[in-house]
Amino acid sequence: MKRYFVTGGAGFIGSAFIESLLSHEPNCSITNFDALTYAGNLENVARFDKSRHSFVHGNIIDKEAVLAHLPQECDAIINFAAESHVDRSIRSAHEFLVTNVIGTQVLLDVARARNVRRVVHISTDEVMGSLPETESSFFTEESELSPNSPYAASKAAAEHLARAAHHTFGLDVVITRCGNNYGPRQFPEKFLPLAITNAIHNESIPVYGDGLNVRDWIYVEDHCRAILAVLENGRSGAVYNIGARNTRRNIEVVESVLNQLQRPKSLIKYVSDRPGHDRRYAIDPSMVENELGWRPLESWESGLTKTINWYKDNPQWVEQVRSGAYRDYYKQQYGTGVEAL
Ligand code: NAD
Ligand code: TDX
Repeated sequence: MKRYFVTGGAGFIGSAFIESLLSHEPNCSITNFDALTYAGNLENVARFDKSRHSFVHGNIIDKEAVLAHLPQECDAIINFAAESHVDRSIRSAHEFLVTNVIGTQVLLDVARARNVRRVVHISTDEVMGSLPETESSFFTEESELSPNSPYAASKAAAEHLARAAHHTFGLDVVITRCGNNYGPRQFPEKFLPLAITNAIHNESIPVYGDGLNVRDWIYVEDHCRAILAVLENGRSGAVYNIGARNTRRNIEVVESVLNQLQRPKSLIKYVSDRPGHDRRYAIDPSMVENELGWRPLESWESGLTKTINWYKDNPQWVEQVRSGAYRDYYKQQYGTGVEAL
């Protein structure tokens, strides 16, 4: 039986990955180690079979706690735990450095001390900075790291530490860099779930700057299948860029949401731009496609329909995460409440 230690598994992508892993490998056990920050949600893991998935409330910067809960003869640590929102990192970078940098080093140290067979570290395309507007430029595995936000800088630092653990100590580490994920259970501070939940409630949708920034979107289950492929067959020490060849301008993203929900364009509200806002992300996924035979299964439209339907069908989840602290965050970020934007 394979034994996995997944960090950040109560968040958006980590919980989707656990679902994929449980169905892909019937004979495995997963320890899900998560600090339950504002982004972690036990509702996201309630559906998992308790005989194969056990949740541990713990922080990856706490080495003793990680050591205490890491399974014996662990096959892999898959590290999703992170502070993940760019705007929050612009407000305050401290937690980003603590979790994303120190926390990653703790996991690498523990993996080495306990002979964990493989570490898959989940990174992001944002470590490579911003591309020119020309449609012919792409991020590849050879692109240099030039992070522009405190979030991206902390993720780049984590990558460097993972790479160094491989180079210096021979630790089996593989790094994945993905673009913008979308799908069920994404916290509505991120652009797409924010647009969907606001549109459902007939509330304005804040679009930064001119709305022409480009992001490369991937349905979360496709991302998770790519991580499974990397976990099983990725080359030790390699980096894999993961993308679905699906770039969209932000304004096009909002228009797709408004069309599907049959809401008027008057809900679009242009607001001040994000400081240092990266203009364009676009991933060349040739390496993961050619080496590991991975392909995305979802189109932008089909993934968006599934995502919108999930938010429509789960109003309790939405209400729970949009209450309390979310309202305070929203006021700070947008200068007004959700209803009044
Ligand atoms: P998320 O914010 O939804 O979830 C993060 C999870 O990590 C939460 O459950 C949180 O409680 C947990 N966590 C935070 N700090 C922790 C700590 N110190 N110890 C233990 N757990 C902690 O994030 P997400 O969108 O699911 O992203 C998961 C990973 O994927 C992150 O590493 C992120 O950088 C990366 N990534 C995200 C995207 C995206 O579009 N969302 C794209 C590329 C890469
Ligand atoms: O209110 C908003 N209005 C707006 O126009 C918000 C929150 C965002 N935006 C813009 C900024 C970006 O150009 O939409 C785009 C997407 O924004 P986010 O959802 O915040 O994502 P991004 O900054 O692109 O980063 C995401 O992709 C890479 C994830 O949040 C990261 O965790 C991941 O590493």
